Amino acid sequence: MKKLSAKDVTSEVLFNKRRNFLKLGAASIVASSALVDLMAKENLPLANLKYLKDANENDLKLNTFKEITSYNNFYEFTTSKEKVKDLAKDMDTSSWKITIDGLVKNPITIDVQDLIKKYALEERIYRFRCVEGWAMVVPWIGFELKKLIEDVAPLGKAKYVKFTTKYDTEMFPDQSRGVFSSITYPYVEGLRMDEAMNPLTLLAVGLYGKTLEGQNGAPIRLVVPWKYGFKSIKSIDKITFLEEEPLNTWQAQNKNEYGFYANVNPKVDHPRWTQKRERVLGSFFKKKTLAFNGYEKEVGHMYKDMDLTKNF
Ligand SMILES: Nc1nc2c(c(=O)[nH]1)N[C@H]1C(S)=C(S)[C@@H](COP(=O)(O)O)O[C@H]1N2
Ligand SMILES: [Mo]
Repeated sequence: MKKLSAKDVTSEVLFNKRRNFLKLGAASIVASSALVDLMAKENLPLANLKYLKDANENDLKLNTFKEITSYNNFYEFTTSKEKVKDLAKDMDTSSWKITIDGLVKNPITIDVQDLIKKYALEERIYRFRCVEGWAMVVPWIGFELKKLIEDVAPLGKAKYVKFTTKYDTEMFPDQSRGVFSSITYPYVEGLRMDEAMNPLTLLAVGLYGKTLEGQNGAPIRLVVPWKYGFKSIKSIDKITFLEEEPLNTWQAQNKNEYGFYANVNPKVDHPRWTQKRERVLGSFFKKKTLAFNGYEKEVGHMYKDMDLTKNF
């Protein structure tokens, strides 16, 4: 067995301090200089959101702020995961408005800052699994999409919810590449109404206590933890209620490889690679992929009568 070095001991101490610090929650943020030093060393951001803490009942081990903010898929900037953060650095999301329309009684266009004031924020510590085979655990901050849906009051005809990322070629360099880009813009995603209403489905506005960084989909993005990451659309500009299933971006790109449902499923391989295992960022070994990414109890009932090998 390897002897612990001074460095190992230090990081262990910092890890425990961070755990304790996180337990305090955002309400008790005090600018003690020791804490600020600690946070800088650990690359923790200065929290600026008030929210209810997640008890983390499954005792999931969080990925670091640095890991979550420096390895990203956000094609509007680039397909290089390591480069997104630099390109997204100057993304100006102030006075960002979001429109909710389509088959609803109360359509609305509202500033994201006002949305944040309207709905009490809570932390949700979720597993997150990209279709490419990497995974992480993220302490998101947001509110249930369900609350917003109840307020806009969908009509009986509304069966699906479509989400659209902002189209702005000044903000997102890859959007000006047109047909030369690998996907078409604006990025679109969709959920069935019951999926959108599921209590796990989150509209996230922050992580690690702080408003979202550009690379993670500022100022507001969807988080659907039992589905592959591409369903969790970033930087949303519009939410539309529809009668018909919307065509999501990745399905349009290649319907044999990416479906509408995209539920995490170790039994259905991607045509070009296995989905049986995944690599959690920061760990060397792969682990087994969990059905519905570990949320079968909460969401499995919605797919009981479906053939998940066809509806992948
Ligand atoms: N608008 C938009 N949303 C997007 C993407 C994208 O390229 N554009 N990539 C998706 C994919 S494939 C994944 S895995 C997650 C990655 O989220 P993260 O960078 O915050 O980890 O965002 C999803 N949402
Ligand atoms: Mo992904």
